[in-house]
Amino acid sequence: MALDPVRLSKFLSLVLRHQPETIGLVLDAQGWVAIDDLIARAAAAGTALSRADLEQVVATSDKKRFTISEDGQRIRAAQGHSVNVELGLTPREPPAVLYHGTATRFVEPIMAQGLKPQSRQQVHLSLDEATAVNVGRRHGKPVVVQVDAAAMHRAGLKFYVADNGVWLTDHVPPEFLSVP
Ligand code: HQG
Repeated sequence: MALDPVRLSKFLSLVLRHQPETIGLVLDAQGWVAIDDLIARAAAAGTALSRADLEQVVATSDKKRFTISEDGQRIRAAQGHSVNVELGLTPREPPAVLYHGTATRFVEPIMAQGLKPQSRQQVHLSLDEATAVNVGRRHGKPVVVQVDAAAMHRAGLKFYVADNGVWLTDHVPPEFLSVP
């Protein structure tokens, strides 16, 4: 493999979530690209990768960040985009409680404004507290904010599950949030 799996995963995050234009790639409305096109454009930009490399990253990525389409022709990031994509997910009834990991310095603005997607398309929520702690640690001293998903659902706010099991919603108003 030309790139180690972590570097390949970071490269794919860059071009499938954030800056496809850096290698001249164009995502379709649902975030998909043709695998052949990705391989050709990556090679032209100096990153040699094969279909086998992609399949290995899709299969082994710890968070299952990337999905290959059923026909095997296309690939997309499961979630986490900053570019505008419509993942085409169906709203789902959430579990009673979901968790959001963040850094302690963000708690005050979060409790004032709610959870906002910031640079991404949607707010990311975790099923369990341990996962949320790890998400929060990426930003600093971690803290887990609890989301009353059942109450949001009753209020008509929508939830989605990404291909990789991450729960997504557009915004969590402060009244549905609590901190320990
Ligand atoms: C915070 C990783 C101030 C929010 C992870 C977070 C996840 C606010 C930061 C996925 C705020 C955004 C997403 C408000 C939210 N005021 N701060 N009103 N509302 N924030 O990285 O959820 O490795 O865009 O708490 O595992 O940390 O990339 O989102 O701290 O699944 O595959 O603004 O990214 O996955 O940070 O992480 P991010 P996130 P990957």
